[in-house]
Amino acid sequence: MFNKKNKEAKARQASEEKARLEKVRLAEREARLALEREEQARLQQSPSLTQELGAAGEGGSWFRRGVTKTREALTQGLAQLTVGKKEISPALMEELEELLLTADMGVATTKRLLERVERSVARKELNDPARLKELLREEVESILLGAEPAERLEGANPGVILFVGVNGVGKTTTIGKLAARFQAEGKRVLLAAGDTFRAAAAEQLAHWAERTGAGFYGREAGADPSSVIHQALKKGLEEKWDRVLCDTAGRLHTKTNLLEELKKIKRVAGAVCPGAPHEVWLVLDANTGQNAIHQTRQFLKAVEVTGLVLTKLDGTAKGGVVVGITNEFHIPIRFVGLGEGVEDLRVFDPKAFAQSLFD
Ligand SMILES: Nc1nc2c(ncn2[C@@H]2O[C@H](COP(=O)(O)OP(=O)(O)OP(=O)(O)O)[C@@H](O)[C@H]2O)c(=O)[nH]1
Ligand SMILES: [Mg+2]
Repeated sequence: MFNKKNKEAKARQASEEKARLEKVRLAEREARLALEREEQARLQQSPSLTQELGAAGEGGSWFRRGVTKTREALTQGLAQLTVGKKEISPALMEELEELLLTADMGVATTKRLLERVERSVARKELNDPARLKELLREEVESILLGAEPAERLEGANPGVILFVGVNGVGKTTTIGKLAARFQAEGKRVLLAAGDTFRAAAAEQLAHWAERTGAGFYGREAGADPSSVIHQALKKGLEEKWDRVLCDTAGRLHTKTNLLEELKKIKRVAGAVCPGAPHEVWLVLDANTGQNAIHQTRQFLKAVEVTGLVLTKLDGTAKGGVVVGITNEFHIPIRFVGLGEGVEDLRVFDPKAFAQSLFD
């Protein structure tokens, strides 16, 4: 009797949970669609994707706007800790350490920056606190310049980029924005829906294909991700597409470990298309700060990551994580996302970025 009741209660709980999850899923989908509709309306108002991408320009002012929060935190903090000070004292160094950690530079990078300041003070090159900012900018720039990307896509037909990262970081959005960029450059882009975790994932990608004029290959939810990528690359080769951008899931239904699945995808890609994937780009949400460093370490255990994309820099004061990650892993940052719009993905420019952090 008790057992039966217990079972019934459990079944009820399970079905309530299922209904709740379904509700969440629908709400998520609705919100996403609303966002896309908004973006679409915005795009339709603008002259054309190509013009928009061209007009916005790469570099300086755009980064400045994007990292406003981080810059304000850093420059205001620096101004506060140096105001009225005549020399760089140990107490000032302690405050500086705290400031750099707060901007999410990470422990190792903060140490490197502090050592640079200490060296300059010891050599008597630096005694004016007002010059601190300039010195930090220089060192940040040299860290960022230390990981210049190698060109791996040129000459590859098709050039294949595999996008990896945990769920919600912005993989699919980044692929959509990149498709727009490549298409605007005259390249023919095929999008491969390797995220089969939920039906909405492929729909989201198909929608980007439609918007940007890119091609699309996807299958039903639950399909084997490696087999989707296999088919997509076959199509990419046979139909002579210039680029294949492969989406992957940030989580899986099966017990298969996500990183094992990525290894398999990578193997399969190489078997269909020699040298593929030519690039593996890890997408990281800048808002997650130090957690992004942890994620990088995890993914590096499975695949050789050839580039990073840092998204959502627009909303965070943790922009220092860009410096921290480069200093630690020496993996070049390829693009940064500074908003949800199609034009809000920019080639990473180390100099302009360092400048915009301290300007
Ligand atoms: N503000 C801001 N939002 C972004 C940026 N990039 C992506 N987003 C938003 O982040 C949310 C998640 O993006 P997705 O592209 O769906 O993330 P994903 O990594 O594909 O997620 P899964 O498919 O669940 O693994 C969406 O609402 C995007 O619009 C960015 O650079 N800035
Ligand atoms: Mg996605």
